[in-house]
Amino acid sequence: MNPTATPERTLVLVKPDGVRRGLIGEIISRIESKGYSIVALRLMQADRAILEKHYAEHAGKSFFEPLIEFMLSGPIVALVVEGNRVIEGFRSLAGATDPTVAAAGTIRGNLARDQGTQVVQNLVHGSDSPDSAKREIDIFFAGVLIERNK
Ligand code: DAT
Ligand code: MG
Repeated sequence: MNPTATPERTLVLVKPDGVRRGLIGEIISRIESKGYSIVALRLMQADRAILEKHYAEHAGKSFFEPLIEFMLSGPIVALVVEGNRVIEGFRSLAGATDPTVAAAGTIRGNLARDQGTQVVQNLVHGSDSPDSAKREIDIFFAGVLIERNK
C-alpha cells in the first residue's frame, strides 16, 4: 500500500428522481459519511447532447430513449467524488441497478423501488471503471476541474 498514491475519482449523478424527492442531502451525506471527499459539485439541467454522450454505451438498447427522457425530466446534481477505490466503493454504496433487488442499506435498496416505468429509476449514477470515470468527468466538468488524477 503506497500512502502517497493519488486517490481515485468517480463521477456521481443524483438523477432527477433523487432531486425531485429531496434526496440530494441524504445521498451526499452517505458519500461523506463513508469518508469520501467531494471535489466538485454542480446542480444543472442536462441537455440531450451531454446525456447521449454520457450514456453512449447504451445507444440502441430498448431503454435508451426512455433513459434520456428521464434524465431530461428535471435537474440533476453532478459530483466528482475522490478517495481510494472510490469507483468500486460508490457502486457498493449505490447498490444494484434494479432497486427491487438492491441490498438493504444501499442508496437504491433503501430509497428507491420499481416505479413500473420503461427505464429503471434508481436515484444515482456512479462510474463503473477508471476509463469511464475519466470520460464522464470530462463530459460534466470540462475545463472546470484541475487535470490531476485523470
Ligand atoms: P448502472 O446505473 O447500475 O451502472 P447501467 O449502466 O447498466 O446501470 O444502466 C444505466 C441506467 O439505465 C440504469 O441506472 C437504469 C437503466 N437501465 C439499465 N438496464 C435497464 C433495463 N434492462 N431496463 C430498463 N432500464 C434499465
Ligand atoms: Mg452504468
